[in-house]
Formats: sequence, C-alpha cells, structure tokens
Amino acid sequence: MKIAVVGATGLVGQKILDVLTERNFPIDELYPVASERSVGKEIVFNGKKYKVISMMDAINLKPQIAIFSAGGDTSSKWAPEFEKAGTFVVDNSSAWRMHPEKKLIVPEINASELSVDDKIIANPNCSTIQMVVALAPLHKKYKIKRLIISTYQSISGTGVKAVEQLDNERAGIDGEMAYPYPIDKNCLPHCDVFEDNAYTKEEMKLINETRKILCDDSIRITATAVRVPVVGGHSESVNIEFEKDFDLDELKNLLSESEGVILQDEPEKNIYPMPKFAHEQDEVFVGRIRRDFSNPNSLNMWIVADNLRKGAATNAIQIAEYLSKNQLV
Ligand code: A2P
Ligand code: 11C
Repeated sequence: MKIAVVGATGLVGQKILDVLTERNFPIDELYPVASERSVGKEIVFNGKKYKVISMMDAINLKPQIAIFSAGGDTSSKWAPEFEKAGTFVVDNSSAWRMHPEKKLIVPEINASELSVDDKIIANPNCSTIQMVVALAPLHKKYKIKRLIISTYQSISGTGVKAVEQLDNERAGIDGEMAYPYPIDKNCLPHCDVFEDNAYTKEEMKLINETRKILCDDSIRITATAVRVPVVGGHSESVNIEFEKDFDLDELKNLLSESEGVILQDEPEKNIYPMPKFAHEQDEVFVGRIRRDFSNPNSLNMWIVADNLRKGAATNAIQIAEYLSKNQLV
C-alpha cells in the first residue's frame, strides 16, 4: 500500500512511523510530508532513509491512505485535496471531528460504521480516546448519565515546543516558551485555548467528542483539563453516574475483558495505572475503581494511556488497518 504521513517530522508523525513499523503495516511506498521548510530533509523509516516531500507531490502520487498530524488548519485545507485524489485521510487534528458528516472513530467502539464513502475520517482527541475505550463497555451495560472528568495531561500533547520548554527549564536554559508559565514543578489548569464559556477547547473536546462517539447526547459531562510536567501519558480521574446500579466485581470483570483495556487495580499492592508505565504501550490502563459513596449508582475510576500512541498514532493506524482488512481501501 502507498501511505502518506503528513506531519512526518512532528512528535505524533514520528510516533506514527514507529507504530507503522512495529505493527508491520503493509507499506510498499511511504510518502513523508511536512511543511515547505522541511521539504528535502531526510527521515528514517524501517531503517531506510526517505526525503520529505511537499503536499502537492504527495497528492499527485495518489496514496491509498494519508495519515495527517500537522494541525487543524493544514487538515482543513489539504484533506479535501487528498479526498479528490481518491485517498482516505485519517486525520489526527480537531478539524473534522465534530463535522456532522464525518465519522469520529475509535476502532474498539465504532470502526464498523466506516464505509468506502468515508474518505475523511477523524481521529478523536487523545484525552477522549483513552476515556471512551474504558467507558464504552460500561455505557453499554449500565448507561452513563453523567461524567465529571479531571485530566492530568502530558506536555507531549502540546508538541515539540513544550518538550523543549520542559527540557530547557530543567537544564536552567532560557528558551522559547510553549506555555504562558513555567511547567516544571507546576501544573496549569489550561490545556488549549479558552473559549467564551470559560471552558478550554480541550475540555469542550472531551465533552462533545465523547457524546458523538458514544452516540448519546443525553450524557451530561463536565471537565477540567490540567497540564502537568509529565512525559509518558495522560491520566484522568473520572467520576461516573450510571442509570443502573452495578456489582463492582462484575464491572471490573467487564473492563478486564474489554478490548484495548488493561485492569491494574490492586491497591493493597500499590498497583494502579501510571504514565511512567503506560509510556510506549498501546493499551488503556484503568484502576482505582471504587464506588462513589456520595451518590447513587456512581463510580470513581483512574484512566491512563500514552497520549502519543493510543491517543494519536496507534488509534490512527488501527483505523488504517481496519480499512485495509475490510477491503475498503
Ligand atoms: P515542520 O517540521 O516542517 O514544521 P508538532 O505538533 O510536533 O510540532 O509537529 C507538527 C508537524 O506538522 C510537523 O511535521 C510540521 O512540519 C507539520 N506541519 C506544520 N505546518 C504544516 C503545513 N502547512 N504543511 C505540512 N505540514 C505542516
Ligand atoms: C493535548 N489533547 O494534550 C491535546 C493534544 O485536538 O488533537 C492534541 C490536540 C488535538 O494538549
């Protein structure tokens, strides 16, 4: 298969190249694309060197699939051009996620919605993906009424500049700032930009994307997204109120049998999910599962995943694998 990776020089783009290699994705030709300033630069894929090419050159080469991770403006402008060339676009940005005619896909939950006509497919936001992988089986069985979410998000979600900011701060070097404040020894209740309703865009993504993926606009959701000086993954404390009551052991059993979920819940042995150990893993880790005694039919849960993998690259490649395995491409 001919595959383009748009944003191949970025943090997620690099992770996409790693995951394509690891999963032995059937690639005959790889077209790495980045901004004009990177055209001609060399990147390494599967031990071979490739030159970065321009967007127009990639479109003219008519890849079957283009995996985009180059920001929302780039996707809004260029995904339709790839579509015109007959290419499937799997887009990591927020550009198409809430478009009423575009599908927002987490393969464990809703890949079966895809058809040959879905040429632009949206990959959800990282903090949404890991949460819905754990919530979907619970919603099916107990029906979620309300979610109260607090996130603890890795700096890698912001991109290369944020990783450099943290490295510079730790090395005592004055450098460019990705955030309005220092991030080392700090936490910022501020992920992405503020909207008119005083929530951040990241918080609104959690709310709107979750409802779209779970196909249920009746779920009431509120969220606070916080940036923490962590590298390996995003963590989330989620309080869930269900319509139906649950048996805690049955619920944990359901999670342990759910695709893509790993239960790490033995508090007596200090076993619970942490970004240090979710780093470079493709699964979603859940733990600290306990009844919320303050409210009927309610539960607290801690959810951790590598935001660059299941939160971005792995989910996008799983979508590409679905297209390939189901002969949609
Ligand atoms: P470049 O390296 O040439 O700037 P990150 O989110 O980690 O900062 O990465 C963003 C990625 O998106 C990079 O690969 C970057 O390429 C790419 N990119 C940014 N703007 C464009 C554009 N207009 N067209 C294509 N790729 C772009
Ligand atoms: C973060 N969730 O951690 C973001 C990164 O909408 O795809 C990805 C932004 C997006 O800041």
